[in-house]
Amino acid sequence: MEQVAAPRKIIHVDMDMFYAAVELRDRPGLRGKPLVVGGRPDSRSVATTASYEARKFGIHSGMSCAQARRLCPQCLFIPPDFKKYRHVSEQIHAIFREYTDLVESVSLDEAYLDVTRNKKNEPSATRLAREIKARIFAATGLTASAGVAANMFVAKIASDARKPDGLCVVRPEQVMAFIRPLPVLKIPGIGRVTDAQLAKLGIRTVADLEKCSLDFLQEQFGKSGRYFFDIARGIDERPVIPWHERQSYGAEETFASDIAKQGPLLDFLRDCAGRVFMELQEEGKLARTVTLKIKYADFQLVTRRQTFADFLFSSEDVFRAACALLERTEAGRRPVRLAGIALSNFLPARQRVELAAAPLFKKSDA
Ligand code: TTP
Ligand code: MG
Repeated sequence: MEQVAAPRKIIHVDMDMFYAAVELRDRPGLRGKPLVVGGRPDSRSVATTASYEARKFGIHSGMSCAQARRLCPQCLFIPPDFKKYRHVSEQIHAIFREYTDLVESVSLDEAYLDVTRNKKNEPSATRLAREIKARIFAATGLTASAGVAANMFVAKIASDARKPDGLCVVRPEQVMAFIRPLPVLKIPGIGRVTDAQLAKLGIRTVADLEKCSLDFLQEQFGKSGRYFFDIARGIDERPVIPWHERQSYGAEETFASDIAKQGPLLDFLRDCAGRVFMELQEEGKLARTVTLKIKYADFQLVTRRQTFADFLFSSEDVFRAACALLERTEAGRRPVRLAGIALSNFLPARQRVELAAAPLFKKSDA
């Protein structure tokens, strides 16, 4: 007799307007007001989150704060407090791990849980999702939305379907009716660039995508064609892989011979800044902290670090920061055997992540 694997039970949990919700929790007087978490509107900074009231004015994550103010002059701007968000993130992840070790963390406020087998021996994923939401609220005072489905992509879309404080369960027999009307932009991994490419081909919804042959999609989109083809049929076999976001990105080098002068060191740092910035950019992130590491010829190691109010938007920004940090070392006066740059303190600028850079493809290709 043919063995049919039982469907998996995946829960996707995503906090509601995360950074803004944390700030509103801590400033109850501001509830109901349009609010953006981001830098000052007269700086080059971007909105990390807009409260639901602010979203009514068309403000969204990734928009410049200057534009947000134009859309809504009475909008309040609150600087991000990453330490607070990280703390909440640790709280919710601790809750997740009480249910399963199969937790794939996507960002501070978002994770997939495979609860097919779970530590509570609870067969109903719906009941688990309800309980997890309640536990999160009790521990943090914040609401989360959850999606329950047999695979990651449907669970992800489901968690978004009833925001805020939502719970949406999509059973296997409901999947096609649920996904067919969706615009392709809703598919995880499809960003604005791919969406525009698909639109040119007349493909706007999942139903449109479903009509395309595998050959056609592979011809148009290479490796991603297969992913699109499967997604359009509600198929997503990616396993939930326990994974945690990297905390820093860096590059360093021990030189073939010690460097005594600043000039060649600056050349190296320029190159290094470019490499590290590019790596970060490929992950769709921006950083606020630059760390310079210098090891002198006598093996003494020093680090110099600076955290900026604003994100570093280019490799030139990173290079300039590294140069300023270099001034705070004895490089140029003492020979240096190793130098390196690390970036940390991230903004997960996921909106700018396009298909090629989306981690889910990197993982399944590996
Ligand atoms: P999201 O879960 O995408 O958004 P959200 O939690 O603010 O709102 P929603 O209720 O729609 O889920 O992102 C989580 C946090 O990540 C968000 O609060 C701020 C941060 N973030 C950025 O810093 N930049 C971005 O471009 C996005 C999309 C999010
Ligand atoms: Mg969220």
